[in-house]
Amino acid sequence: MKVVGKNTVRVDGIALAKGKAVFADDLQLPDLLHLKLLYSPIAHGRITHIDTTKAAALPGVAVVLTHRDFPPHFYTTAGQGYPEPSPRDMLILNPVMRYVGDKVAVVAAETPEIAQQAADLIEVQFEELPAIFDPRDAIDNPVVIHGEISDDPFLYDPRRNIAARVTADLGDVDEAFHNSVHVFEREYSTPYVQHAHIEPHITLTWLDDHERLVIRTATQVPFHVRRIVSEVLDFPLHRIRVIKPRIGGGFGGKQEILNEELCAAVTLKTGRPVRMEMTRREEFFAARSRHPEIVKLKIGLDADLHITAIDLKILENCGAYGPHALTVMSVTAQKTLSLYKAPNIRLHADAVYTNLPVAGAYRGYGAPQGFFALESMLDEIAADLGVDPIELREKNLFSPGDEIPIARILGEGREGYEMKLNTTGMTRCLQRGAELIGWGERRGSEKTAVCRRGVGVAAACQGSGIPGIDMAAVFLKMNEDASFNLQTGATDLGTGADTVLAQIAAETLGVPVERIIVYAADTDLTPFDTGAYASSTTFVSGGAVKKAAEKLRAKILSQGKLLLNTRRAEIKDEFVVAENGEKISFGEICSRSLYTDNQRQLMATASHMSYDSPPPFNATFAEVTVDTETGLVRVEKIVSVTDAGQVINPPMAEGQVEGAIPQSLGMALSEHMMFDKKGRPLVTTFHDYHIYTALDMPEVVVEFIHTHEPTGPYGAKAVAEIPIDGPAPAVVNAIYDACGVRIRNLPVTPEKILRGLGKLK
Ligand code: SMO
Repeated sequence: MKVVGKNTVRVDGIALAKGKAVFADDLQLPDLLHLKLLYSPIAHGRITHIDTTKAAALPGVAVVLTHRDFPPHFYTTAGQGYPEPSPRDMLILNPVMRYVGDKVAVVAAETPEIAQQAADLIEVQFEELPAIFDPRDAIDNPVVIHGEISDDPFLYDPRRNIAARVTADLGDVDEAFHNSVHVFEREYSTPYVQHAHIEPHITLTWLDDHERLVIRTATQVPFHVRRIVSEVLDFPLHRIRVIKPRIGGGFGGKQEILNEELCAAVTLKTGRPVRMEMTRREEFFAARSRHPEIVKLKIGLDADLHITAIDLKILENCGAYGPHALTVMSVTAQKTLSLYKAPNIRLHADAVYTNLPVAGAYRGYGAPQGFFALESMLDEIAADLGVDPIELREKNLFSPGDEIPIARILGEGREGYEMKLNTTGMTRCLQRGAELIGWGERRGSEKTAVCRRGVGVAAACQGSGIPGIDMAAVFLKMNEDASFNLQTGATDLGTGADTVLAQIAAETLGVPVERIIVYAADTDLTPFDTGAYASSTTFVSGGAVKKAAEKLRAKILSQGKLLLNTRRAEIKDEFVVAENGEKISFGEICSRSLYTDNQRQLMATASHMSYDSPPPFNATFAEVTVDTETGLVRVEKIVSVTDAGQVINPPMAEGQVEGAIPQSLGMALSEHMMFDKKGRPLVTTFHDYHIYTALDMPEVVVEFIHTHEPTGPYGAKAVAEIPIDGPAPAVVNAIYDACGVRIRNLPVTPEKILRGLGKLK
């Protein structure tokens, strides 16, 4: 291959490096209004009185809107396929407050400062209600968070505060445990953490010359934005255009319709352009976060240490509303149950409402929570039975040709599809990683010093798009210098997706990547794509690009044959070459077909949907130092080895892994959104919320194991989410190796370590 698997230029690289006006906010709009929200100061309660007179009278204020200005139309902010399998439990603005940060009112003014000042002038009185903060207390609590909704098929049981429930049963779990030689049972939990994308949520809206509503927004899901804004504002879809410019990171936080509907409502009410940018503070309570999960695992093994049964119970805290509630915990189950063969499986997962900020999609989409539990548990089992953790894992892995039964039982919001494993580099990832970390020498080494070193391992799998649901379409047309316009609805978030798609087109058409001109994600100008989530872009959108490019290549060949007046010819280095050696260049073929011979635009479209979602695999190894006097943990080294099939662009794929590692280390050790007893956020700045920075990073070694996935474009699987699953459990397992302390509730803190060492009560 000439382009795939190579380090090509990044199609947006120069513009980004030169600081061109590429992001949502890089646009000067005349007569702009700025939005600010008034947020609920209480965790649960009803508005009994609201007076906006003073706010509206402030000079420079254009409009103040409250719940009285909107019809009570329930919707979900989750940017998912339609119909979204998330509860319709939201209103644009609410008469009922369900968490500190719920939306009371919106102000539009000439400057953000005036808008904020006006928001502070709104007079509100609340009748406060008792609140629920612990997900363990949510089910059958006398406090009911969404009691008024009774007819939403996507809301499992509002009277019991259960947003969603998923169950699955395979084989006979009780019988299997009864016959198992070893049975282990443990409980693990993960905290509220945040995406912390550098670009906050930002949206611009205005009316174009034809009074159509234009939404320029930092989103992962432009087509879902168009659909949901149309639905919730009852405004015709054909009068909405959504433009996705360059994005400064999303990680799932922008798989959400967050402020677009508000900006659009104000533009429609005032006729004026509107801008809303969330502050970092607002990002911490009014945007989305990772669902905290309590995961209970019961695993049985036979005498040969083969897993006989897994019983998985998930309690997912979705916060005050339930976008992605059902699907995130479905993915927790689906992914954790796809790594090891277990003939008997039982799953019970509940997503419950609490009066805390709203969780949503976050890279890994439930899998990091699940693998933290599963991979900690495998380490505990290995320690208890005195076997090598790598050996225990290798014994139980699926092999090529195996069916992964959970995939059929459990889809996302509906049943899944049969999945046969075509390729797996899992064993090779484990073996290569072990070599790179020095597993044999370092694991279980002597521990006497104050600062003790340890190594740990975790394995994981993810998916490549949502089978049977994700769909992408592209449009390709040829120009007379043998360049090609690639129009795609796929949504590059800074991931490099546009470059990957250009590479696939270039490889298929046999031209350099510089000649693929990518225009992405504009609902007027590009075909449909479900968007950037679920590790789908390379696999699903890339599949569409490959199909369209193959079609166009066939058209170039037949046009070339016609112009050469031959029936037999082939494509070679941008020429159509006849059997007799006569040839015609791509450029001439296109030029003549535009102007003189058999006139037509050479172009092709294709759509792609896949019932396959081949799992990428990863083994992560961590080496840590634990200071047994202070309880401080330092990560010394991370080795991450991934099977993503054929890697399309090696440096960008490495970048994906290098970006995922600090996010998972943060969840393991330093990130935690905390709340006081009244549900008020305690952490709203990067000073208090510790993401891993360049200075905190350990030595990182990233490698890929090559496999060729037959269902993916050029053998590719996904790389987006898989590397975020392993670091947290690998670190926790390394801590155990270092000092014998097992932490089952993230984040690891010095207090927890010292308590484990018996040095703190
Ligand atoms: S967490 Mo991603 O936007 O599927």
